[in-house]
Amino acid sequence: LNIDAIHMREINMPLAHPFETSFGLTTSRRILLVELESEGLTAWGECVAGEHPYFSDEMIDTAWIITETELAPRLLDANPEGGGDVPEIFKQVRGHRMAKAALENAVWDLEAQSRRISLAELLGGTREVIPCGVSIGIQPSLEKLLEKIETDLAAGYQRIKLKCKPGWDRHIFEAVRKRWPEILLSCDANSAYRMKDFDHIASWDEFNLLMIEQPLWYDDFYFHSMLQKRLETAICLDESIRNRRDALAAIDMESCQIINIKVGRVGGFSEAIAVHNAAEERGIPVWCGGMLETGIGRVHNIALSSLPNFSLPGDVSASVRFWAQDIIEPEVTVSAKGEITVPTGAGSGYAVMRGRIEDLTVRKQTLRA
Ligand code: OSB
Ligand code: MG
Repeated sequence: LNIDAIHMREINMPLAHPFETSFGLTTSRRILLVELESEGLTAWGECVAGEHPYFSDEMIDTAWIITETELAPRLLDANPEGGGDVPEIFKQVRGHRMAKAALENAVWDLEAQSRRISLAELLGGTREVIPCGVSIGIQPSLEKLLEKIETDLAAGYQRIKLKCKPGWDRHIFEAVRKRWPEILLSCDANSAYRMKDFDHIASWDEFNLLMIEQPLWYDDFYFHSMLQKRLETAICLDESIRNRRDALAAIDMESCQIINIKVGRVGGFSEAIAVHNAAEERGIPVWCGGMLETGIGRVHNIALSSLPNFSLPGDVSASVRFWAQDIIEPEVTVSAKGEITVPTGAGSGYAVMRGRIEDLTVRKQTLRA
């Protein structure tokens, strides 16, 4: 695949609803999109790095400069046969996994288009539909939270994940369980707790949560394994898992029983598949995480979620939960059973809305071979 040009752009897009986690509040997204041109085909990738280095050490501005000065020039010089060749092309650059993923995923999309198969099939997907859950941010009040849950359950979502932090945990789990004793319910602390909180976290066992996501430090395995020994409830790791070796370490140390795979966090589809396979071989279920993506990232998440070991509902939800209007068509929709149908057409199966993206663009840069 000869890449003729790489177009980088930053778009600014307000979220339909503000999203609050233990690390901060997001009301509007600044997003780096990359577009590859190759022999008459075009393919897009979305970088999931945030506006600030709060979820991980990457942010849109570091991703921009690394893409412009290191990654895009390497990709333009190379001649990858497909997405699987890209990690080798980027190997000299350490870290910057979200920046790498945007370009690598676009190459996989391009490969699927050129071979006239679906991206899901190219990745090794086997599911025709994927089970979907939602992640509900910290709310101004408990009443507001219960309303949100009601709306998402009515829409059919199969699992509710509650963002939590000290002071927004036990009482909300208690209230939600009282109203909905049977639903699949989990929580995500985004590293908001410390060792002094172990007894407190252990007290959540009574709420029968499906999992507790990343309760401790973003870069930790050891203390999560200490905590897991104290819990009935499964720990799920998100931030800590950067690659296949991390997944193996976490599984062997019993730091978690479930893994959240985010394709950006692990550096692209190649490593995401490697994490998926390592977990599958060891009987650890995975699910696909979300990073408030536009449709471009969202459809890549859908393709990844079609792999067999994505057996738990992911944070892959409809466009309308995030955006007044998405930048792809058709928009991503979820059935009344809480499922998204995996597209079978060539490539991602969705079309990018160029005019709308142009309107949202605040900076642009083209690099050519
Ligand atoms: O930890 O899963 C997370 C959003 C931004 C950053 C981190 C996380 C999240 C979410 C939202 O939980 C998931 C989504 O996009 O639906
Ligand atoms: Mg998380």
